[in-house]
Amino acid sequence: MSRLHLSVLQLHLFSLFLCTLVVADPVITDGLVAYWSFDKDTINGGVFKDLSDVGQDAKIVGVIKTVKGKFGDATRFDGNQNNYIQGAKNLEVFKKKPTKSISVEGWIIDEGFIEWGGYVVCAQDNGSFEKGWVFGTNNQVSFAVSTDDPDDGDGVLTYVKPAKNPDRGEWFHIAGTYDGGTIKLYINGEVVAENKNHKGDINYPKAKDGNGENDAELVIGQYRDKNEFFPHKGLIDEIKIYDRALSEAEVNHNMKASGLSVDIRNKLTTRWAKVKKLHI
Ligand SMILES: [Ca+2]
Ligand SMILES: [Ca+2]
Ligand SMILES: [Ca+2]
Repeated sequence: MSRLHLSVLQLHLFSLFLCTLVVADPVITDGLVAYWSFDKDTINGGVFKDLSDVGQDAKIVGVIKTVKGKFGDATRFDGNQNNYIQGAKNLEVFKKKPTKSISVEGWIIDEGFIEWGGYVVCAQDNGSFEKGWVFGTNNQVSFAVSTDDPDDGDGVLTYVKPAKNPDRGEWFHIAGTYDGGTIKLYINGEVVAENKNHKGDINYPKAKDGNGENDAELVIGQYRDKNEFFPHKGLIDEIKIYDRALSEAEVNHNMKASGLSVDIRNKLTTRWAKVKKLHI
């Protein structure tokens, strides 16, 4: 082996060694109801596996590109409304839909910061009929939740947003939380906006609402309801949904975190193996 080959090998070993040193902490699992890492090895038959124990697997609709992400791989959305990811076709199959409080969290590159953009959305917003929640943009990055109070009869969405957007084309971490009394928006681990006007349970569309407004799809990479489609242009990585409000410390923990603890991974692998066995 020549000296050159040896040094390449040494460099390779050294980089492997560095990789093992920078392995991220596992993400918080208390209240986790969906977690899509968008890593290549979680794609199976056009579906992104949910890494939480809920099994909220998400379907690729149209064409989604897998690219280098903030942690592992991420998804690239091209700004075409036919291309998005469907976390749940309707509210009925959104298995552990947050009802009293919620957190939505992940890493984004936004090339547009469009007027009505969606990173993760489960909503109907048609005129004054405003239900569900929207994690995305309203020119600025924003989080909006419709709740039982103040409901004006057909719902109210308040977009909680900062004065200034993160840099276009750069990764930023974003988290939206609602604890039953306050809607908060975090950018890169800091609270940048909050609103205390909302109380009570999350106000989703209901069967009695009618006019095609009685349901909502859980969508990643697009604002999408019965009559509006505003696709995201940019990257999305490491999306997590919780059925409780994460604290500021927890949001900061998750910023540095990726994947699940070995214990939980083993438990899930065992469970999946058992399910597989049952199906044979
Ligand atoms: Ca990832
Ligand atoms: Ca609409
Ligand atoms: Ca209204």
